[in-house]
Amino acid sequence: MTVKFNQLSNAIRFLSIDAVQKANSGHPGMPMGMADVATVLFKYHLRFNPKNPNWINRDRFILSAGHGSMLLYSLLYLTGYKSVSIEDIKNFRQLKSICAGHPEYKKGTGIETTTGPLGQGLGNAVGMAIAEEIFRKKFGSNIIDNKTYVIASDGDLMEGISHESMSLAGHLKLKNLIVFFDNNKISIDGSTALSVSDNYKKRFESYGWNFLEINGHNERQISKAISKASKSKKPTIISCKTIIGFGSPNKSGKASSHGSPLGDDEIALVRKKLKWISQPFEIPDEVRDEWKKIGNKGEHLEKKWQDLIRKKSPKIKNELEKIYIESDLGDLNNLIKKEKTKYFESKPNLATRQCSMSAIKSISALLPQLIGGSADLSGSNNTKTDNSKIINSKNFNGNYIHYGVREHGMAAVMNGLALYGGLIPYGGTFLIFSDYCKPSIRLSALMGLKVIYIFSHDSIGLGEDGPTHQPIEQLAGLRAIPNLNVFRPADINETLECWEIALKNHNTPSVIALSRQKVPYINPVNSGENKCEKGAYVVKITSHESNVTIIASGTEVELALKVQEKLLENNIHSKVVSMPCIELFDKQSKDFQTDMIEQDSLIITLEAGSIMSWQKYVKNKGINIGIDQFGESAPYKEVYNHFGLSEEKITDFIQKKLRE
Ligand SMILES: Cc1ncc(C[n+]2csc(CCOP(=O)(O)OP(=O)(O)O)c2C)c(N)n1
Repeated sequence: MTVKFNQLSNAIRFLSIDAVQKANSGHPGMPMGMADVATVLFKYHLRFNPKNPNWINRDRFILSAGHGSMLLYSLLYLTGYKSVSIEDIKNFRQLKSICAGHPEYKKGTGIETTTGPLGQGLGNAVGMAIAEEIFRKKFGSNIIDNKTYVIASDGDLMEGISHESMSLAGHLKLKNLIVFFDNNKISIDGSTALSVSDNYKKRFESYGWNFLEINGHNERQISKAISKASKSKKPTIISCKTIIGFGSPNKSGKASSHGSPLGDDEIALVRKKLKWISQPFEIPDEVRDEWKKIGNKGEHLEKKWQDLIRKKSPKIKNELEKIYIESDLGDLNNLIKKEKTKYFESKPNLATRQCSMSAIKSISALLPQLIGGSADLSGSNNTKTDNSKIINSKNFNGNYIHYGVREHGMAAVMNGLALYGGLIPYGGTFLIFSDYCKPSIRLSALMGLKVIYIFSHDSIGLGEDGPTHQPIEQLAGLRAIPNLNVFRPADINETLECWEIALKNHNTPSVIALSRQKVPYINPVNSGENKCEKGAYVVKITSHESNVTIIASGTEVELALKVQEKLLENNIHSKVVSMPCIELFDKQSKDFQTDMIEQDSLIITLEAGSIMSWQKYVKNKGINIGIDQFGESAPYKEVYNHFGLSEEKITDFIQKKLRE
């Protein structure tokens, strides 16, 4: 018995509406509307192997409109991924189910990225498409030639991040990127006419994209458009005119189908209209078999690819495995040790952004997988080095991306580069503009991706650019994100160590906050160990009888050492602790922590920013010294003085406290 096309797409529709109904929450409209497009894509075009979701050359499928998650779970289940069973679908949106409310990235499951915050998936897809270009250039187009397909909704395209990332994709001519726009003209508040009147054709053509328009319920039109897009030299967006909630007699075409269960009565009417007689979560045998056949095609595709590699050369195979599977860091340990020894001898005074550039220069010579970039601040962030080779639309044989003034896009693209596999992205902007990257930083952390954010100009120390550019609350905000290491190194030794930790941390992204102004070399001994690994260490103690502990980060470690000298002139002994990473310090044993921060000493914390991150370390008489108001435009030393961050003022303050 031949299975009709709409029986295949109806299987998606009913799994979706029944799961949403059972969970009593979720979004049925989008999967019902896009089921036809997804079916054509999976049936005729997408190269994937459910038996090996990690196949390197698989086409990537990104559901940017993450609220329609049941579309993705249905496809994974129907095509035979082990990760999603019918039980999981019955447990949609329940604790521990892989079928979470919005898709949550898990390697090897077919869920390629976490989506839900609209627009992010589009940015990730651009990163994946860039990664594919990089590897295609490296290994040849018969080894790497996968495509990146995205389903994006009205909301995705309304978000600002879509402009940043689509514009970059056009500029780089990412021809293997194909976006399906679910043009159903409905969002939560009702018709999109309430809020948007963009001419999408003109918009995307101005970016340098192909723009195709089709009926998203017509099998032939969908397939033809994909074939056309596949042959293009530019990225393509296929605007699919669809009906949200397709098949629902009373709710299709309406916002009411977007984000709540259809209800039992309406579902019964959909069954009648679409002539679907199966019970919830049951798929007719012939339909299930046809979907399995679609999934099974991938095994053959992958085998052919594996054979090709075997024939080509075992060297390529080894190299691919080294890059993708082992995340090989070569002899990073030795390199960092050598660099540390070199600088221990010369003890340079450098801004930590310059320190980071030295680190990048040496590390990038060792690690070709390091892909840098900056949102138009390369010279200020010191992200570009003599080893940086620029990637452009004509040549992807490089390791540096000029992201343009697109911080949010850059961060989402970096997530995509990391998700593709085999690459370690780092990218820079000013710390103040971490706010522009925030939603994507949060997703790096949620997904556990090795992405390294280089944020320079990390305090009022940037001086004359003034309060618009001087970060105050940014470090505290970043530190509030779970699973994100925020490093603020104090000298070149710490900068090298923080880079080393960031590179070795496989499931935690890092922020490295760096100074514009110069700082002295403070590292007291050149030990083989990585002192920043525990988050904090003692820089200098004037006597073991000391009764003052000053904990500082970054540029304020220098200030702490000056205060220490002044205290000593007054016969007050103290200990200076550098704490470049609060998150790592908080993970150490209680013994280590109390060793660093002895509770019977007067504890002072010192950072030129919000005190919020530091309050937990100060008990009784202790003091948090920081800045809890906006900065000032002036030469940086004057700004420090203005906010009481001078050795004289702090020393006086401490003496007063000791007398209390
Ligand atoms: C950044 C972000 N803002 C807001 C939301 C909340 N939200 C979820 S879906 C949606 C809009 C839905 O409209 P559309 O994108 O057209 O999806 P459809 O109704 O077609 O399913 C909104 C505002 C979100 N998920 N992400």
